[in-house]
Amino acid sequence: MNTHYQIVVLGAGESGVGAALLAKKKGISVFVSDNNRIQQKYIDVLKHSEIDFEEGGHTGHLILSADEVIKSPGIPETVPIIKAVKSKNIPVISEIEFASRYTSAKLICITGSNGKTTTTLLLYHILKTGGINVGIAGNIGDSFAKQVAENNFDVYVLEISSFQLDGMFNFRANIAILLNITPDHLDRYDNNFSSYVDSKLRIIQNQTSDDAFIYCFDDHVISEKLRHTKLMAKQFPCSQKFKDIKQGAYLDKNEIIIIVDNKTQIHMTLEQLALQGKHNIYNSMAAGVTARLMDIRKETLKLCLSDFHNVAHRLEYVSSVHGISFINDSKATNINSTWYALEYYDKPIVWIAGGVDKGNDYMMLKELVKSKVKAIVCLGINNKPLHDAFGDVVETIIDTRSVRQAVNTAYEIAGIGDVVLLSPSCASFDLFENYEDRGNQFKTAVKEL
Ligand code: UMA
Ligand code: ADP
Repeated sequence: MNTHYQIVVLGAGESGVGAALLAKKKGISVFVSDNNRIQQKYIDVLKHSEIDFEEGGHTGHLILSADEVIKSPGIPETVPIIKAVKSKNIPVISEIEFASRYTSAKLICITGSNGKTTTTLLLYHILKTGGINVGIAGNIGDSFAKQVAENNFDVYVLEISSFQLDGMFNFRANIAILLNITPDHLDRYDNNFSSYVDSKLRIIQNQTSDDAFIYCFDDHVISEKLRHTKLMAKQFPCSQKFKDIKQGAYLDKNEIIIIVDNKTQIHMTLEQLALQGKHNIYNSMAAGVTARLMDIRKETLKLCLSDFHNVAHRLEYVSSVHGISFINDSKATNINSTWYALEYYDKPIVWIAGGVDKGNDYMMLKELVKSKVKAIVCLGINNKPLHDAFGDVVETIIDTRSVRQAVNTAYEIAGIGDVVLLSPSCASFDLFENYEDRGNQFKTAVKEL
């Protein structure tokens, strides 16, 4: 690439600053523009690396002279500066696409509406324990670009969001994992589910017959889409419903079976798996198949699938107070993740839900709520959708405005043996900084009971 090539990075958060660092390291002229105030830690990095930047606004003429724009994933396609860039036919890519140009590491990419972080961390744990020089990046931790600039890993496990996929064009995943596709982030896709599905399918674009594709065979959206998609990679379906799987993973009674070649099969009982719940069986299957494709020894894989510590805020057991169990599932920000949470427990549930609704269709939860939920404690500014959806099947629905109030209310309603489950189905930005803040406040309030 010639040195006059000018890159503009939009957004000076984790991905933007990482992309700028990599561009600088590669001798490419780069300018960073952020619409708001940039966090001090990122300003320090930009200054230290002598990277030009602006904050508090996007200056049109500086940006529109770029040969290529790297857009941070949080910036919607619809903001005026992106429209202007596109109208000048300047290519807009993601930081992941950019970084992939500068590494020859093997790329294992995980996407899906739910389970990305859990599966990414599980797989990383397995590969690292198996002795692989592996990095973890994407929609988690330090940006991929920063790591490509500063590290030298042989393999990356990349958690990839749909926002990142939207800016990926030539990127090729050596191993692609598609966990599931259910409605989420529809506000970013014109409320068009099919656009969101197309975004997720970009995970397999550019794959060749040397690559592998691992996916959930039981997911109707995925299977329908794959019927009309030409697949180049070797396929490894995972299923809890079908046993006729030659390569991939399936469930037989109480055991998961992982096969990637005809010689070795790995059997593990569900009790042996560290991650419990139906949804996590898929996550363990996907990570297990990938590990075998990466030649991880059978014993190492079995050990890691059984000793992995689940990630905080995902069906996290907090404590038991006077026989009532408190569970923090704050990361359940859409309907499907809450469905699995409600499905998992076979005790009466006091369900704490609500927040910023991204266009939820609560009907999907109605049967489960009717059979399992004893009371709903709403924790959000606008709780009307919850009242409308469940008013006819749950007698007690109470509005609260703070976690402490919600926890105290749930504690009063619950009886011995019940479960108090925070699984909001919604984003957290009405009352909290983020889902971690919501989960941490929940844990603190439970400990204060
Ligand atoms: N900004 C502009 N112009 C705009 C709008 C925003 O300049 O018009 C600026 C903001 O002022 C801010 C910067 O853009 O300084 C933020 O960009 P960003 O929101 O893309 O955040 P990053 O810090 O770059 O983090 C992103 C991902 N964030 C999002 O997708 C929202 C991180 O995923 C990811 O880990 C990181 O890149 C590293 O690659 C987080 C996330 O919340 C975990 N992801 C969503 C999710 O999991 O649901 C998809
Ligand atoms: P993501 O990174 O895709 O948001 P996480 O692993 O952080 O996924 O989990 C988010 C929520 O989804 C949690 O409530 C978790 O219990 C639930 N979850 C995890 N794996 C799955 C899955 N395979 N299917 C549905 N829900 C899942």
